[in-house]
Amino acid sequence: MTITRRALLGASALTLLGPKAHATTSHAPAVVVGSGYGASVAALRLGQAGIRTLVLEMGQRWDTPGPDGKVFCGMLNPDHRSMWFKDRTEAPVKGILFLDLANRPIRRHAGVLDRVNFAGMGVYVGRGVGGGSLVNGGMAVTPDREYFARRFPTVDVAEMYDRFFPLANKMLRVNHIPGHFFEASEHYRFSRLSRTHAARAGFDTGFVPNVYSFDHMAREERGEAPKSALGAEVIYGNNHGKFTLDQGYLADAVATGNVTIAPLHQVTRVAREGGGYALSVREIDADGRTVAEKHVTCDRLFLGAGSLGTTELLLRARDTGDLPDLPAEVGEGWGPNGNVMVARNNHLWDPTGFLQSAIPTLAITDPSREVFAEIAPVPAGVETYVSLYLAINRNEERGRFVYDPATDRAVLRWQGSAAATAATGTFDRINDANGTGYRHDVFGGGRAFADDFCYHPLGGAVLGRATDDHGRVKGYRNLYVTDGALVPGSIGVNPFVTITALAERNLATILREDR
Ligand code: FAE
Repeated sequence: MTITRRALLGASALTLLGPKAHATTSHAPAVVVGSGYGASVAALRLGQAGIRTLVLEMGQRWDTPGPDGKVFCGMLNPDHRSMWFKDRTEAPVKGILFLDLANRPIRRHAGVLDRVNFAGMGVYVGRGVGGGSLVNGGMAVTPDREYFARRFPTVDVAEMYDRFFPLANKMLRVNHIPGHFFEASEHYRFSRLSRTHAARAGFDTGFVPNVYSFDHMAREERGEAPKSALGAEVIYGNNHGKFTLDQGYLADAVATGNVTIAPLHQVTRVAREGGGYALSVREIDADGRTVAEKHVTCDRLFLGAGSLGTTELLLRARDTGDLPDLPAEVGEGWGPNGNVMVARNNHLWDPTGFLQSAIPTLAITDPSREVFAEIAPVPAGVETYVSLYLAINRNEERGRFVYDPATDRAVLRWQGSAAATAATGTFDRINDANGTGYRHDVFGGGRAFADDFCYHPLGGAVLGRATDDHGRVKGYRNLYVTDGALVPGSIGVNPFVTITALAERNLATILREDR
């Protein structure tokens, strides 16, 4: 991303400091915490409205190639760039034949993917300028209209589907895989096989839109473009092909001349000061050393640190007395979007192919169990005979976050099992119809289903409960939630299009009414 001279001149003292700077105070009319989907929408719309805005992001800016010439490392050769301050990678798929092939020791570093481990639930999140867009599978799904209305009973559904979902799809550059490419590509043999097996069980499949450019992917396959999706890159970042927020919303925000992004800046506390808010901010270097402790004040504060980050900041503020009037609903309504991963075993005459695109494009629907199961790749470079799925089950199970004073962290209370039960029903039927079984060597612990980690954390500051109907936090003026914390635990499909569209809707009203 390029920073314009104008943007630099408009920057607060904060970003102009050298790496050895110490405690400073600065003020910005608006601060956005985080730089994922909701935060990026806020940054762009604030910048366009002429409001000087500072974006504080705890992760790195991912634009500088390492010694290997690549910004991101691949999934088959993870290094210190892969994960957020871990001694060993924690990939969701452990390996095959009970061998932990996917994981290896790494140097502790501000890598791009984090797994935040709670009792019974590990949550994967992106860390960096662009948040989850840097690491996700790019699946860009507009939710079913009736289910969206059920989850958001107070939101004008017609306005969402006529205006804000189309806007989000356009801004994120959502595109569709051409049918002829899908049917002909060796890299989607694994998907076509799963489609055949689903059809034998009476289930329909449908294509899943994506923000990965299928034009780029076709050129990768023809050898005309560098390989990324076809080179086993996704959860530790795509070096090519995927349209991430730092190329879209955030670049546009910086180009307004009003928005400055401060990477490696983690907000640790939020309190009231004057008529606005004061933030405690720790700046680190990429190896985790503290560079400076900062005090940043603002008139308006937009929390876009994701379901985990935003909920933790609010809970800490409420329970330590920094913002004592925050509502009891903060921390409530959390869910993993019914995420379950499943591994099936194929017959020897049904290879999945050793060439697999890292970008999923097809999903199985089981309406009777409310399961939407994406056919996921195992791009191991060898034939594994594994069919892998990310199932998303609509259900009402919710957990909650509580503040733990001993560790000063938010702790998740979660005990769900509905999603795994539903997914078992779907995949038992697929196995019965094909004479196949499960694989127990993929997730560790001998399990065929993994519902103890998720990619889609949602909730904690739910729209209409912890906030009003546009994300204004109850009890405080000019304090907003703009991210996945607003979504009540389940949306039935991959969530980033919903998070983006909802943020667009909320910002449109906030900028009209709260000036
Ligand atoms: P998010 O994108 O998580 O951004 C929050 C940002 O805030 C991050 O950059 C954090 O580093 C930063 N942050 C947190 N706390 C602080 C703090 N205290 N101070 C400063 N910065 C902070 O939030 N979704 C889909 O729709 N389709 C997919 O294909 C898909 N695949 C996924 C694959 C993986 C491996 C993962 C991890 C997620 C996937 N998701 C997918 C989920 C999607 O990325 C996620 O729902 C959104 O990124 C959430 O957007 P938010 O704006 O809520």
